[in-house]
Amino acid sequence: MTEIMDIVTARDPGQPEFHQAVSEVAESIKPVLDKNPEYRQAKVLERIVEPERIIQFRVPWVDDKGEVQVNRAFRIEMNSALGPYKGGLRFHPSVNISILKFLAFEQTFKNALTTLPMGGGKGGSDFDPKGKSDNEVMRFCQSFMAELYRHIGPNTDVPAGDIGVGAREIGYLFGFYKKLRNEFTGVLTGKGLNWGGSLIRPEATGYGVVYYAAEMLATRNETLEGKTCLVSGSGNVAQYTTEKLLEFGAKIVTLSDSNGYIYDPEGVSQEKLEFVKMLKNVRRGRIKEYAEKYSGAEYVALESGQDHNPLWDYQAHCAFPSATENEINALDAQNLVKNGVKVVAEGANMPTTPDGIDVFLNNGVLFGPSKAANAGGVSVSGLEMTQNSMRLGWNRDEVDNRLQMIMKNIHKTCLDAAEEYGTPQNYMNGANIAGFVKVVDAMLDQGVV
Ligand code: NDP
Ligand code: 2IT
Repeated sequence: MTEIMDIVTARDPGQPEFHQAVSEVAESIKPVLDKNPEYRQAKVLERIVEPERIIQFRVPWVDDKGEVQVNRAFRIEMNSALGPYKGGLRFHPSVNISILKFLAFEQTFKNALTTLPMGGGKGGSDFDPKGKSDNEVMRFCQSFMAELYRHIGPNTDVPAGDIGVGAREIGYLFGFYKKLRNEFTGVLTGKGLNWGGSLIRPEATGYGVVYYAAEMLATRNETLEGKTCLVSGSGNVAQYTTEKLLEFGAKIVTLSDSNGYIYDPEGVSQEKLEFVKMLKNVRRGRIKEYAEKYSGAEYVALESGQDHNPLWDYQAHCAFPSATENEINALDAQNLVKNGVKVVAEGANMPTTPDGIDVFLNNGVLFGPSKAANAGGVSVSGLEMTQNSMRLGWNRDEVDNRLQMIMKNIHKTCLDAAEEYGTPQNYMNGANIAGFVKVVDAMLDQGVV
């Protein structure tokens, strides 16, 4: 697949994360292109790596000291073959066009796997919400929406949350969109429950990852009951992954943030998890405080420049990377395998490097790639859009049952596609192939647009 990589790297030489995401998909779909020459003829690969539209804009705002701050923001409208652009907004200092293009590219295939009518998009800003007051976050969100509102809409582009964008930010963004457009509509998902949100949306990504892991284990007649699990991150995805793992009888021994991680040999209980939710979502504190409160747990600070992450070096059966991209490298993957890990389900987007994935696949690990395993979040976003269109809200069980059905279906779709193309149990190939075929078939039907 060097041809497409030559094009992508020549056009955008400074976008390593985007190259990484494209390269993985391009490798997986080689046999699909060989079997279907019409895809090559129609230049689907060349088209699918090129965003339909990228919007970049300035976000000026005034901090609490009265000083003017300037951030940079983007919305990548990647692909609308299957529906309105759909995908989260990330507020983090690392945000740049390469990271958002990788996320929008992945989102396109992920959304296809859900079977709901959603295209792919992603956006965000290099704004850092850490240490900012609620008023500062609100002023930033309002300035951000003062530009973004022109480009989005319930049938055009429907953003949601991602790193640094949760219920608080979605509230401020929605409020300002409504004011500017004079329209109360489902333009964002992850909304509050009493103003158009869906039950289970906050939980959906984490719950979905665990449903996916349970499906993978079921292929070996196993369950999560009694399994020791490593979880990274302590935000939305990590919290609800932990919650569902607890419900399934597993033991969770790690959580982390960007400064370090905690190891709790007794396991994170529901009570300790409630403390983490309060700590991270309300007090906006650091995971270090977990070890200060619970004496059985130790805190390990992460140093920059380490060749591996010690969080991945404990005895465990399952790993749930739920923080950020490239948090498991080849050495981490080797440590996980050495310590008995048999299941890796990616809650974060692209948390494993390509050579890390090779280690998992070569060692028979059940590896659930992010675009399949974490699709539960955007699935319930899709269900939120459905409920908004009907002007009706489903109850918890209704949404959770649909989420479970969708995750089961994605698991089977990946398994079947992997089998059909001669790489049984390779969920990465299966997810890439099934997602790709669905998107490009729609592109072919719609002509050269
Ligand atoms: P949150 O902002 O709620 O939490 C992010 C967590 O990851 C925090 O604990 C944060 O630590 C940690 N983290 C962020 N960046 C880094 C970094 N560079 N190095 C180490 N740790 C880091 O975000 P989410 O839980 O929503 O997102 C986590 C991952 O899941 C992301 O990859 C996201 O794209 C993906 N995802 C999210 C979905 C959703 O619905 N929210 C859906 C599907 C995937 P700190 O507090 O120090 O920043
Ligand atoms: O990566 C993701 O799937 C998300 N951040 C959720 C996107 C969404 O539109 O709910």
